[in-house]
Amino acid sequence: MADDLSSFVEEQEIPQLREFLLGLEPPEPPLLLRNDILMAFHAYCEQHPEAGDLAGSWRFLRKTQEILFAADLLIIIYRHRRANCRIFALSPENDQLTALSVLDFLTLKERLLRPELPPQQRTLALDLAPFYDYGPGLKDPNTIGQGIKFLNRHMSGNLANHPEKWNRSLYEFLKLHQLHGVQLLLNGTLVGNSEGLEAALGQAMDFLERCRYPDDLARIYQRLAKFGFLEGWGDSLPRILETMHLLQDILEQPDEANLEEFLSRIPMVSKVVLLSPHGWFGQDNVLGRPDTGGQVVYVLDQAKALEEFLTGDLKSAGLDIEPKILIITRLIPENEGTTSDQRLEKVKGTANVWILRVPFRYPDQSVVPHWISRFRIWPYLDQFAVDAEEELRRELGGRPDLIVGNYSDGNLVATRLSKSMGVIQCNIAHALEKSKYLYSDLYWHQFEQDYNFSIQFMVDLIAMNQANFIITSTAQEITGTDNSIGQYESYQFFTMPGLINVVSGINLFHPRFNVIPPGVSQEIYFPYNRKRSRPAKMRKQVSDLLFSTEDGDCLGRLAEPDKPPIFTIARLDRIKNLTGLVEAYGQDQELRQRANLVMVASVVDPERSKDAEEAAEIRKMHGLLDQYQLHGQVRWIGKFLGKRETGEAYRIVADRGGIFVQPALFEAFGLTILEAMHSGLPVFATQFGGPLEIIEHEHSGFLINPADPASMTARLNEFFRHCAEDSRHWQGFSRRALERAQSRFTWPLHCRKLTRLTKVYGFWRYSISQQAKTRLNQYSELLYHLYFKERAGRLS
Ligand code: UDP
Ligand code: LCN
Repeated sequence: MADDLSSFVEEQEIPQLREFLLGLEPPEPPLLLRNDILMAFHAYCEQHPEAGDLAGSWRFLRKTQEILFAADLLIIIYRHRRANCRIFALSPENDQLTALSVLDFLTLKERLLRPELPPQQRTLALDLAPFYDYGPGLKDPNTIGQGIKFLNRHMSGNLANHPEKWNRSLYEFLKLHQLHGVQLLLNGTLVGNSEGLEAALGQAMDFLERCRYPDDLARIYQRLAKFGFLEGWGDSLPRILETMHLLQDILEQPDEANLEEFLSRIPMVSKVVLLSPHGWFGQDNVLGRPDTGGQVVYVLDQAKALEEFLTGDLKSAGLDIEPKILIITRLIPENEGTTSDQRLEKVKGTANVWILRVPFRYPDQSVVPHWISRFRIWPYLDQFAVDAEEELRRELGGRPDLIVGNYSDGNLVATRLSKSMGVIQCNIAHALEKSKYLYSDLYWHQFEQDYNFSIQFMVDLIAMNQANFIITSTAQEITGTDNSIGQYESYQFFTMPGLINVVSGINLFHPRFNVIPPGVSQEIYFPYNRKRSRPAKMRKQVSDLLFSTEDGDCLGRLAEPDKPPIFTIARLDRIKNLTGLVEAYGQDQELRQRANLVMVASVVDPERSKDAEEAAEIRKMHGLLDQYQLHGQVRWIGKFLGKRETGEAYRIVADRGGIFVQPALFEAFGLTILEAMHSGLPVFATQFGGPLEIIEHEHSGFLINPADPASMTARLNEFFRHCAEDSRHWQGFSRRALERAQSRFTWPLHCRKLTRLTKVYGFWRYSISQQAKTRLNQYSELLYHLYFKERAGRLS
C-alpha cells in the first residue's frame, strides 16, 4: 500500500521536508534515531529561516522513530500512535511512501547494519500474531493497561448475550470451586444446573431476609446447605445476602461492575508463590548488589501486604483459613554473612510468609556454591523449576492458587510451574533490560560476552506470551509515551541480526496488561513530622552518618553543614547517573552556594566493588569530586543503609528543608522516589521512565531532564530561591507529595487490585476456550527446548 507525504503534511511544506529528509547525511551505522532526527531538523530550520512555519513537518518528525538509509531509499518508522508503527520507504524520485512489511524491514535492517553476515543467510523469523487472532482484543491504545476493565465488560456482555453458555460456565465455575481441598459455595448434587441455581438463590435469599437468628452464622450456613449453598458466601448475614444479590443480578441482568464485585468476593486465593530466583534475596544485608535493589524490597513488602489483605479477604468470606505465601529464591551456600544459605526463613512480622530457597545445580546434580550474576543464570533454571515445584508442593501440601514471577528469570520459572501445575500466572518485569541498553538487540553479539541478551530476550518473549496477566508499575512501561517507546512495546518487532527477526513478539492489545503500582512500607516510610514515632537514638545515628561521621566509608567534610541538603540514594549503576548529578552540581555555582549534596551510594573504594560497571562509576565519582573541588560541599556515604535507616534519612533531610533528587538516565519505576514522597520530602526525579507517572510536575514534585544538566540544576535553584522567600513553598510540595503517595501508591491498594485480577482472570481462564492458548503453549514449548535450552546449555 502506498501513501505520500501529503497525507501527513500540508502541500506547501513538502518541498522543505523532502529536502531535509533526502539531504540527511547517512551516518555510520546508517541509522538515525528520533532524537538525532529532531536535532538535525532543528539545525535545518535554523539554516533555512525562509522556510517559514513547518509545524506539520515537526509533527511528522516527532512521530518518526527511526530512519534507515538503504541505498537510494529512506526507510521511515512512523509511530503514529502508541503501540502502532507504520513502516515506509521514501524514494528520491517522488513523494510516495511505500509501505514495507515488518519482515522485509527487519531483513533489510539486519543486512544494512551487519553487512558482514553471509548474504544468502535467512534468519529465523518469529511471528506470534496468528496466535492472537482468536481472542478478544482492545482497540484503543489509551486503554492498554486496563485489561481487567475490558475483560469485565467483555464477559458481562457475553453473560447478557449468550446466557445459556455463560451462565452455565459461571455455574460450573462455582460448583467446582474448592480451597485447600474443601468444596465451597455450591453443592452440585443439590443444585444441578444454572436454572437450578437461580431457583435455589431465590429460596436462600428468601430465607435470609426472614431469618430469625441473624447472628448465628453456623446455623445460617446449616440452613443454607439444605438449599445447596456451602461456605464462602460471607461472614455475616448481610454480607451473604449481598453476595447472593450480586449473583442474582449477574444471572438476570449482568453488568461489569456487578461481575467484578461478585468475582472479587469468591475466596479463591490463600496460597501464593512469588518467584525471584536469581537470589541474594533476604531480609538483611542483601541489597546493593547490581542484581538486587528495588525488586527485593518490592517482593518482600508485597508478600507482607498480601498476607494481610488475604487474611481479611478470607475472613470476610466467612472462612477461618490462614493464607500462606512462599517467596522462592536461590539457595547460595557461600552466603557472605547473609541468610542466603538457609532453606527456609520466616519473614519478620508475618504469620505465614516464608522465603524458601532452592539451590541451583550443575548437570551432575551437585550444588552451585557461589553467587552468579543475573545475566549468567540461564543454564540452571530448567532444573531449578523442577526442584522448586517439588519443594513448594512439600511446603504448601499441594498447589498454590497463584504464581507470580519477578524479572525475566522469575517469569520464566513461573511459566514452567504454571504449566506443570495448572495454576494462574502473573508476571512482573520490574525492568526489561532491552530498553536499558541502547542497541542491545541490533548489536547483541557485542553484548553477548557480558549480558547474554540473545537468551534473555527470548526468555522475555516466552514468559510474557504465556502469562495469564501481567502487572506493570506504570502505563508507559507497556506503551511508552508519545515521545518514547514502552518497554513492552519494544518487543513488538526487532531484529537480532543473524539470529532472529521478531516480526510480532507481543500483542499489546491483549487484555492481559494491567497497571498496578507498588507502595512502600508505611511502617518505615512515614511523614517527617510524625515526631513521636522517631526514636532519638536512630535519628542521631543517621544524622551523624549523613552529615558528620568521618571514617573510611564516608567522603567529604561539609564546610557549612546547616545548608539544606540535596539528598540522593541509589546503587552506582551507570544508568542511575549519580555522577551526572555530581557533575551538574559541580558546575552550578549558585546551587553550590545554596545547598549541600549528600548521597548514599555503593562503596568509595573501587577495589571493593564486585561489578566492573560500578567500579568504573566509583572512579568517575572520585574524579569529579576532585575536578570540581567538592569535598566541602558534597558528602558521599559509601555504605549500605539498612531499610529503617533509609526511612530516617529521608525524614532528617526533610527536617532540614532539603529535597530528594533522582537523576537516572532511565528509571523503570523508582521506589526511592516513592519512599521520599511518603516521608514528606519534596522530590525531583528523572523525566525518563516511571517517575513521569508518579509525580505531577510542579504540583507533587518536579520532573528533571538528566540529559540537560543546566536545566536540571536551574530547577533546583529556582525551588531553593522560592523557599528562601517563602517557607510555605517547601511545605506545599511536601504536603502534596505526601497526599499523592498516600492516595495512589500504597500496598493495600496494590494487593486489593492484584487479588481482584487473580479472581477475574481465574474465571476468564476457566471460561474461554483454551484452544488458542494451547497452540501458543505448544509453540512456546518448542522455543523453550530448541532455542532457550540449547543456547543456555552453551553457557554452562
Ligand atoms: N536502598 C536501601 N539502602 C541503600 C540503598 C538503597 O535500602 O543504601 C533501597 C532503597 O530504599 C529502595 C531500593 O533499595 O527501596 C532501590 O529501589 P529502586 O526501585 O529505587 O531502584 P533499583 O535499585 O531497583 O533500580
Ligand atoms: C527495578 C527497577 O529498575 C526500579 O525502577 C523499580 O522501582 C524496581 O525494580 C521495583 O519494581
